[in-house]
Amino acid sequence: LFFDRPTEPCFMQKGDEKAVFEIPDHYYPEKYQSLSNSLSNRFGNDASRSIPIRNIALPNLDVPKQLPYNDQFSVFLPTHREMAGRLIDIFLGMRDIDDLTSILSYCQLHINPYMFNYCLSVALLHRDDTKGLNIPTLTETFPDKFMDPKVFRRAREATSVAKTGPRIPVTISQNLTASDREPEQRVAYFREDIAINLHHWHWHLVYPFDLTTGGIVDKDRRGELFYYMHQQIVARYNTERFCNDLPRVVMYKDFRAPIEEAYFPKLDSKVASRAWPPRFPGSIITDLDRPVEQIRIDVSEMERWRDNILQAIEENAVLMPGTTGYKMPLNPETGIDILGNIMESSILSVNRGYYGDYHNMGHVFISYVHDPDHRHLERPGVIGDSATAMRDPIFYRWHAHIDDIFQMYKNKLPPYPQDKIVYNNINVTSIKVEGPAGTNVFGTHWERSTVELGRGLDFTPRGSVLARFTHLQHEEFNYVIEVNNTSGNYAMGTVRIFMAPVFDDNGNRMTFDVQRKLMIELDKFTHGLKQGVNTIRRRSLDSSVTIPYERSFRNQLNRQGTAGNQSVAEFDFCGCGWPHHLLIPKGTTRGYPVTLFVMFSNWNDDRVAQDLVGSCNDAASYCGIRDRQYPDKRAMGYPFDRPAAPDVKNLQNFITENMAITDCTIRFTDEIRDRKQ
Ligand code: CUO
Repeated sequence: LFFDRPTEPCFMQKGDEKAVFEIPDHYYPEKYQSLSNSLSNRFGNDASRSIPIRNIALPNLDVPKQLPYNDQFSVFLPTHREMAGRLIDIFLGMRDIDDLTSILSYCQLHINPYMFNYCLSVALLHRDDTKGLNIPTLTETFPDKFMDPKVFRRAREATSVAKTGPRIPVTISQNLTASDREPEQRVAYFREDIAINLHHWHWHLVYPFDLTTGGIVDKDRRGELFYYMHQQIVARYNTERFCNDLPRVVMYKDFRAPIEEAYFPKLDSKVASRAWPPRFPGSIITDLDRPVEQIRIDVSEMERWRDNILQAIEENAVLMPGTTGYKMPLNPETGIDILGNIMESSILSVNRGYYGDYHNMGHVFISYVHDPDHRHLERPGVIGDSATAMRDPIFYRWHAHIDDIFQMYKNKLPPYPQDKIVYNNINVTSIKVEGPAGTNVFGTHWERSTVELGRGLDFTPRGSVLARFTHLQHEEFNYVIEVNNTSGNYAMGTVRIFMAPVFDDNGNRMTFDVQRKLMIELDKFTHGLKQGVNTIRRRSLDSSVTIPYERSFRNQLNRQGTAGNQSVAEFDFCGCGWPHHLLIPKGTTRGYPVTLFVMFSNWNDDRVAQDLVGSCNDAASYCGIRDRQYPDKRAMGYPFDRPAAPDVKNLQNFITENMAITDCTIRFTDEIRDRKQ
C-alpha cells in the first residue's frame, strides 16, 4: 500500500473491496490539515474497511525532511545518502509492524517520494518481520523513470474514457530518444530497456553502500560483486556494440576533456514536475558548488583520489587511516573485495578519507555537468539515479574506466596454477547448443510485451493501465554437454558457461587477454557425474544469471483486462537478476560469430557449505543470495578474471581437458513477435 500512488494519502483498493487508513489528524501536512476529513471522505466514503493507524510519538525526522518534497533524490549524493540512512534506521528501529505502519503513513505524506520509496524498499528487504513481503516493482510505482511521458497522457486518457472494462494498452515507441543520425542510438534497445534499468536499481537496493546501519551494507563479498556485476555490464554492452557495428566503448577518464556523447532522456519526473535535464555534446565537467545539496568539490579531488587508488594497485597495498602510515597488503583472495569497497566507495572502504568516493562522485559530477553551481536551479541528469543511469551512453564510458582500474589490479595477479584450473580425470568432450534456430545457433528477434502502469498514476481514476513496449528476445535453447568421468568415482563439479565475441572491432581474431575480459557469464550450476560418459542437458531458462520476464515485471499479464484489480499481483523481493530476455546479445542478421565456453571445475574448491532452502538463489551470479554467502568460493569471473601464462596466446591454448569450446552464431531476425501469454 505504501508503494501505491506515491503522492496520495493512503488508500487501498483490492478488487471491489476498498479500505482507507485512519491517519491521526496531526500526521497530515499543514496544506491538508483543514481537508483531512474531506480527504478521508474522498478516498474512503465508499470504503468497506478502515484501518486504524496507531498514534505514536513521532521520532525526529528533521534530517530526512531536509530534502524538499518535490526534489530529485540521488543515492550517489552524500547528503541524500545521509538523510536516507537516517530514515532507514528509523524504519528498521520500529518495534513492530503497527509502529512501522504508523511512521510510514506519516512519512508518505511528508518525505520526498523517491527517497521514501527507496528507504521503504531497503527497510522491508532487511527487517526480519517483513523480509518475505511482496512489494511492487519500480516501473509500477514510478513509471516516469522508465517511459516517455506521452505514455502517461495517453494512459490518463485511457483510464478516463474507459472507466470500466478491458483497457487498451498504450504503445511505447521503440526509437524514442534519438534518430538514426546518432550512431549510439543503435544500442538504445539495450541502454533503455526497462528491465535492465530495473535490474540495476534492484542491485543497488540489495547492495546499498552508505547507510548508518553498517550491518546492511556488510554483505559477503559485496565489494567484489560491485566490480563483477558492473564488469559484466560493460562486457555485455561491448558485445552489443560489436553486433551493431560500433567500436568498443571508450573509457571516460580524462575529466578535462569534453564528453562527446549527448543524451536527451525524454523522461519527465512526476514528483518534480520537470523534465530530466539533457547533456549537450562536448560537455565538460567542472568544479561543483551546489549549496542545496551541500556539495562542494573540485575536479582535482577526483584526480587525487584516482592517483591514490592507482598507487595502491601499484604497491599492492592500501594505506590505512591514522598517523602510522601503515599499508595493508592486498592478497589475491580478498584484495578485489577491498578495492571494490574503496572504489565504489562504500562505508566498508578501509580509508574513505584518503581514497575518497571515486565512482559515486563520478556519477555526481557527470549528472551536474549542465549546472555545476546550481545557477539555473537544475536537477541532476539520469546518471545520478540508479533507476535511470543505464540509459545514458556515458554510464558505460564511466564504468569502462572503473573496470579498467579493477583490471589493472587483476593483471598483477599471477596466472592460476594448473591445479586450480584442471580437474583430474574429468574430460569435457563437447558442448553444443540445440534450439529452434538450429544447432549452435542462437536465434534473436524483437518481442512486444505489456507492463502495468496503474499504481504510479496519482490522482487519476483507479484501474489497470497497460503499456506495450518492444524489447530484444531470444529463442530458448538447451546446452548439451558431454563429460567423461574416468576417476573411478562419482564426481561433483561446477559447470561454468561463458560466451565471448570472436573478432575485435577491427575484425581481427581476439587474443586470449582481450577475449577473456569480454567473456559474459551465461550460466553456472553444480552437477554430479557418474563414472564414464555423461550427457548434461541444461535449459537456457534455468540460467543462474537471469530472472524470468515475469519476475522483472511481476506477473502483469495475469491482470490484462481486469481493470481495477491492480493490487493483487505477487512480486517477491527476489527481483534482482539480469533480465532473461537480454541473456543473449542481439547478434546480426548475417549471424554474429561467438565462442561458447564450458568448464567443469572441482567442487572441492568451489563449494560453500550453506543451507539455501527458501532463499532466492536463481540469479546468484550477479546478485548473490539474500542473507547467504556468495555461493561460489572462486573469484567472480573465474577462470577469466586473471591473465594467463604468457604462452597462452588464444583461448584454444588456454583450454584444459575439463573445458570445451565451440563456435556458434547469433542470428537476429528483424521482426517483432508478440509475447505469448
Ligand atoms: Cu551501478 Cu555506477 O554503480 O551505477
